[in-house]
Amino acid sequence: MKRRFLLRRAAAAIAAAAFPLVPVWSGAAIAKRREHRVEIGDFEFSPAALEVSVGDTIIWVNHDITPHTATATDGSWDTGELANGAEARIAVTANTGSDYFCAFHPVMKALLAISKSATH
Ligand SMILES: [Cu+2]
Repeated sequence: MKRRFLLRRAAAAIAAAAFPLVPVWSGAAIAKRREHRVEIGDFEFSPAALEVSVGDTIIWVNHDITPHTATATDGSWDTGELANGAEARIAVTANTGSDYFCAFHPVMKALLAISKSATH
C-alpha cells in the first residue's frame, strides 16, 4: 500500500518534469501565432528588421554585458532595462507601434513591420 503510493508520487513527479507547463491553445487563428526572437549583441538588434503579425510574440534577449532596452519609437511599448542574459517578451497587438530603439543607446535602432491580419 505504502509502496504503491510512493510509486504513484514518483510517477507524477516524473510526468511533471517531462511535461512542463505547455500552454494549451485552441482555434485555428491562435495556432498561427508565432514567436520571433531578437538577439541583442555588440550594440545591435538582430535581426535589424522584423515582420510580425498581430497575435505574435517578440522576444528580446540581451547578450551584451551592457544593459539595453527595446523601446517603441512611438512609446507604445517598452521592454524596460534588459541586463546581461535577460529576456523580455511583447505580445503584438493591433496597437503595437512599429520601429524601436534602445533607450540607453539611441543609435541602436531596428525596424518592425506589423501585419494587421494573420497571413502566415
Ligand atoms: Cu542599448
